[in-house]
Amino acid sequence: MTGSSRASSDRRSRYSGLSLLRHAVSGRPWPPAWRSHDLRAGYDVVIIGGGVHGLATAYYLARNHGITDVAVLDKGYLGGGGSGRNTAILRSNYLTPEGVRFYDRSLELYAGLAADLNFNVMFSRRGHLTLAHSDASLRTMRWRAEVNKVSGVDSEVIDAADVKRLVPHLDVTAGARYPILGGLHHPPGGIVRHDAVVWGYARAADSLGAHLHQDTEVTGIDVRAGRVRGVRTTRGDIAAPVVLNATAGWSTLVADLAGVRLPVQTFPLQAAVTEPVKPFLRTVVVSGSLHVYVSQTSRGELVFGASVDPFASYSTRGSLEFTEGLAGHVLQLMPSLAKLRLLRQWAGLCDMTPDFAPIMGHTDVEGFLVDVGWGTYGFKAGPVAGEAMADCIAHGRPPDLIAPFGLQRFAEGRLMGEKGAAAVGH
Ligand code: PYC
Repeated sequence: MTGSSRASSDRRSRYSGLSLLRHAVSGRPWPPAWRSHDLRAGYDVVIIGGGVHGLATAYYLARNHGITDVAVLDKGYLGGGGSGRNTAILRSNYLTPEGVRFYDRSLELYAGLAADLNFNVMFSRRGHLTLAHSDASLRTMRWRAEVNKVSGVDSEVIDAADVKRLVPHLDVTAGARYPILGGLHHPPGGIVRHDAVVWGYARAADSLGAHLHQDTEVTGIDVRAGRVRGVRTTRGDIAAPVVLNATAGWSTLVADLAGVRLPVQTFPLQAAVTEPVKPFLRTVVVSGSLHVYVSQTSRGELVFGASVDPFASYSTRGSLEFTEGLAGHVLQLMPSLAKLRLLRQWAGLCDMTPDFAPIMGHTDVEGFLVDVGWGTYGFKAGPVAGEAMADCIAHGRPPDLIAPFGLQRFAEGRLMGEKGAAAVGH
């Protein structure tokens, strides 16, 4: 860390009861959570994408490896892409052992994040329940539960009576259109406040010396003799020996700038939130057959999501078809919600890979790395992806945890097969 960034990080206020009191008594304003900087002509590392993945990578580069000459570039505002558009569900009940290990490390980091970042990210471990409406889904759930248990992750298949005990508002009668036969219960799952995760990482990365550049779109990536040399942006050129593509939604377009092709197609994923009501739903509930998941935030709103739209697109607009379909499916699960009003709806972009697993690590262009292809799993992977990509950049090779997710697996025919762990069918 340079002297000037050390000095500036020491001036930052630690968030605590005492500093709250000091600011209240003195009337002194809080410093901004992160600063603006002029663009430098060069950085050791340029990260494209100011979402949770890019910011977490910048943070762990500084904290774990002492690499602080880092720029994070975002074409809009920090957390304005997938990090601000997801439904903030956390879980590690995946289907492949590689996926379970990876997402479980993320859950572990999420659990300690508030203390680590000195920022209340409102992590709430409240259990995650995937409903089975058919024998086929019960079979996949048993498989998932066994893979989870072997990896030390708490998951078990429960019957309809236990489902009702966990979530009394669910209709578990045999007369339901899609009767509930049981479910996969994953007690470590939960939710978190997604904006706070972005702000916490941004503040911490800034205080350790990273430069966070908003409204800075990358328009070109300079590659010569098979090696990345830097990026061109709407605010000027930056020389850099390492460039990481940590974008979601635009990952193929950014990779194209470096001449790297990705096996990714982009689809919108819509979500919606209701007016707040008294707390009644502790567990996160998912129904693959009804294409819906729901959780209740600490403020009382119900957050709903569905499967990705059925056509590839970069649109982030909500649609009436989505709200109609969602409302019908939610009421089949919980008829007592009929009077609840939706407050708003939105969409994010999901970069789907053929095997529903991410693409992480080096590419054929030396110095150009990717952390992309997150499909509908990106937000829950943010901390571990940042930690692993920082390790990959610092040591020049992927750590074991992400070795299975390399881009070369598609050429080598070693696909991962994580589709069965998707929250809802795609
Ligand atoms: O995989 O749990 C999940 C999920 C929820 C919303 C989008 N993906």
